[in-house]
Amino acid sequence: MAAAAAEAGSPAAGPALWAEVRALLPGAEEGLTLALSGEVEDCVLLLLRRARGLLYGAAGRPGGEVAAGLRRLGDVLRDYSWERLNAGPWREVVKAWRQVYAYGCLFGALAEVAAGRPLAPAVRLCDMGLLMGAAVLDNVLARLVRVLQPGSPPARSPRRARIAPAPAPAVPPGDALPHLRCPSLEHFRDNYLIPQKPVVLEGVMDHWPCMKKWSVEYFYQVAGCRTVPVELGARYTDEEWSQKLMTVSDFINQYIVNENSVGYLAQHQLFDQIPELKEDISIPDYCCLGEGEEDDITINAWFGPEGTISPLHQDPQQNFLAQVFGRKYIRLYSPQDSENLYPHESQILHNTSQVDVEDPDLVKFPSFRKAAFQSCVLMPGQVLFIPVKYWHYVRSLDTSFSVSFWWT
Ligand SMILES: O=C(O)CCC(=O)C(=O)O
Repeated sequence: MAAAAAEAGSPAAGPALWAEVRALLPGAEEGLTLALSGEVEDCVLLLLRRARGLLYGAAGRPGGEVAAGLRRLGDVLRDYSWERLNAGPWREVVKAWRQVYAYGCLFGALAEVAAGRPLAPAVRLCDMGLLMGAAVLDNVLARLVRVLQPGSPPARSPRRARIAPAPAPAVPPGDALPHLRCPSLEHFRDNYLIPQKPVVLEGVMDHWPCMKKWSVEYFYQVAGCRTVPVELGARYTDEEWSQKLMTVSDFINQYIVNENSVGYLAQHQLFDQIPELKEDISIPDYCCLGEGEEDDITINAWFGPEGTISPLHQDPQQNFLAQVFGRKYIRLYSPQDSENLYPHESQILHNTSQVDVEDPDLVKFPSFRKAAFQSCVLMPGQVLFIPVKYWHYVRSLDTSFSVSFWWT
């Protein structure tokens, strides 16, 4: 019902848009090579070629019958490859099947535009291809979605005004993380990176455009119609925690504006999926002190309402957690305290503590009281350096957006 309403409200594709979309594809049929990075069944190649033939057989905007054919072929290619994408662990999925899925999404989205239908389903197909597929034709789906994305978002419900900001937990001076203003590279390297000590950096992100531009309303405007994965539930260790794909506008309406329950847009792919957002942030200069390449830095987005919790866990890379808006209460424990933190025994959660940090069960986890911690309330404009494997617990005190950079 909601999807149908969103579709009905979404602008439809006209002939001018078709010309713009068509310009993103190679001029001649041979240019669209359908090259895959591995083998797939011959029948799949046949379907891919048939879709390409339909696309290039039509002079100008394809008519209704051709668009319907392209749509059907897109459906079959997606259904067929979807089975392969979900047959086993994600890391074992063969890239060629992800490319077939991306082609299925491309042909499906093109069919929607060719038929002059509302744009929301075409945008969703591009996002599905970007999230689950592998790049084809010089990342055509990213370029296509930029052209399709409608300019004005659907109306949103009014924002509920908060009477007073949520109180922040006390940070006793003895436990407080040190704060530094724009240290030199050498100072940061010698006093924090090499000894692996956490620190809050100030003045480092003041000039990033996101500090002036980003707000809930801004995301609604630039990304409202985009489909993204969302985590539902206060913390990922809860039984009832789940993940769902939804549009950014639905996420904002349901979890930020109406605060129905806790949902977290904790996304490792957001900046690849919506590259415009990447232009508003910068990789902190201190990352050049690492041994890795800049291209290997993973940039994550963390957008959610007050009350989202990332349970105490550790990651295998250095981290700069940059706070764009809202506040976050953060506690850090050294890797040397790991045995007092009771990591889960299962392989999948072995990097996560079983202890509820702010309400620990000291009968079940008696050594937790021996673990020393440092804490802070991370404020907009501050960047927290979390060394490799340092345990971190994060609770948002407001509607909050943070960006983290994992680097080596
Ligand atoms: O901000 C959060 O909720 C979690 C951040 C985090 O765990 C990370 O950047 O590794």
